[in-house]
Amino acid sequence: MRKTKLFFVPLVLAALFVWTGVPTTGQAVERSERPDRPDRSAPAAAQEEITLHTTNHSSKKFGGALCNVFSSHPFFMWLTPFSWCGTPEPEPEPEPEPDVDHLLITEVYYDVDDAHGTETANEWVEIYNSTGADIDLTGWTIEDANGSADSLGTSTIPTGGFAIIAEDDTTATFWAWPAETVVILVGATIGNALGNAGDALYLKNSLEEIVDSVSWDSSTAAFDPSVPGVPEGSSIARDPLTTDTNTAADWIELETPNPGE
Ligand SMILES: [Ca+2]
Ligand SMILES: [Ca+2]
Ligand SMILES: [Ca+2]
Ligand SMILES: [Ca+2]
Repeated sequence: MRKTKLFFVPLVLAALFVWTGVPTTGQAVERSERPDRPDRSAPAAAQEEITLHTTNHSSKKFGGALCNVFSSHPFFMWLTPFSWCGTPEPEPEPEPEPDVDHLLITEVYYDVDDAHGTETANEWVEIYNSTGADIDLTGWTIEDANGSADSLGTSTIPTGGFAIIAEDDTTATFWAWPAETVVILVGATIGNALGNAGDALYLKNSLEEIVDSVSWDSSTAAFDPSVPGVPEGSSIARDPLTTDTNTAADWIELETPNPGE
């Protein structure tokens, strides 16, 4: 009689095991275990999620099917992080965020020293294309705090490329910028010239929208506080090159300006 009672113990335990393992409403067990039967009503991103989950699940070290049963069972799933199911594959690294998606003013040489020409003819502005596409500058302008705008011609800045905006080609004789630098000569002062005590620059696209801007020293036209003024011969430069918070924090002084890089 005692043996008969004991005979039922494993049966009861087995029944309890099965009962507690039955999925309830809301558990996506079938979808996650059946990649051959994707839910066609699900959006593409959700389908990808399902596939990814299944791949990670089946990659566990201990024989796939048995491990899947135990790791999804309420009685045993708490054991799986450190037991025989092994370590799931790490989640893939997220794609890096694209760099700033617009052209940037990255350096301004507004206070010319004797070693690099004369005021105001040899002032220059550097712009950088951090986007993933070449940009045609047709219709674009650069404008200063005085509201004087200069056309940027019809040049194209390749992705990852720099351009130097200057009055004329004498500026190139004072600097050794990389050969691939796009040079844009505006034929006159940039704006009404770049003020040594403060000024601003606005880069505008062909729709006359401001794409980027900076102001320095006494001018808070672009943002306040402005980038602190620098001594003659230094430039102000964006650092890091592809950070744009529209604040002075994006900018540093360069005692050795580096046009085109
Ligand atoms: Ca100047
Ligand atoms: Ca000016
Ligand atoms: Ca900006
Ligand atoms: Ca530079």
